[in-house]
Amino acid sequence: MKVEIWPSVMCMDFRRLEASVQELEAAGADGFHLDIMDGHFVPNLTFGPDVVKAVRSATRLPLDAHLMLEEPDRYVGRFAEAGADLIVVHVEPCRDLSRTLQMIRDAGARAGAALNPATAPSAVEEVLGDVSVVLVMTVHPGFSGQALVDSAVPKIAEIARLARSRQAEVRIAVDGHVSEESAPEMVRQGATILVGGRSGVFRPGVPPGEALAGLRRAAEGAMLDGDAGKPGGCV
Ligand code: S6P
Ligand code: MG
Repeated sequence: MKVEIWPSVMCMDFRRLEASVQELEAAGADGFHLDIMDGHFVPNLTFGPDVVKAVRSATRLPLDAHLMLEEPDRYVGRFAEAGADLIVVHVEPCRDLSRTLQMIRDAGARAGAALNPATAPSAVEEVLGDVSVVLVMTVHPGFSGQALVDSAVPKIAEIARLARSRQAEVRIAVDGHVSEESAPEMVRQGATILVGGRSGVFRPGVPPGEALAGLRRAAEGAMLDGDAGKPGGCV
């Protein structure tokens, strides 16, 4: 399975959003990741459905709305209407995760579930059949450019194991400090979608298209070594 790279819109220069999206699409981006933050579930505010709609008008690639919201149920429909193809909710604030995931599907989007670094993979075990993507946070959510939470990386393989045991067709995305250095192990653990932020795509002094190509080479190197899905492969 191909490793996909989804650049993070919150890391873009908002003065030239459309151009940034189109440059990254031309450089081989597989989709775009849009971080929606409410200042309650996470200590930061970003943007809402209008920015999703703007990015929707700039590309036909899939859009992933990562809802870091205290009350995701209230907003699922609006992000689907704005053009999000995949809507990822955190398990932590959901009072009834299955109901929220069904709301996402009823709204016409694919559903995803996200886990903070301290949340165990077992928190998604019962919904692996209801999601297209499990998003593993490898930083504490709220900001870009943060340090990797090393202890979160092995959760990727644990979720892959749970998915196999339940014959669930889910993809594992990883979000946070995905870099040329960290991506190969993430892929070896079983990640096939990488969120590209300040560590991997929007690196100081490197054109994002070049950085994306470098990140893809690093990630696909783990695939070519036949190590994908084999944690702790050759270092
Ligand atoms: C963080 C958010 C992420 C960031 C991503 C940026 O709360 O969910 O999607 O945009 O972490 O990547 P980096 O390399 O800056 O950590
Ligand atoms: Mg995110």
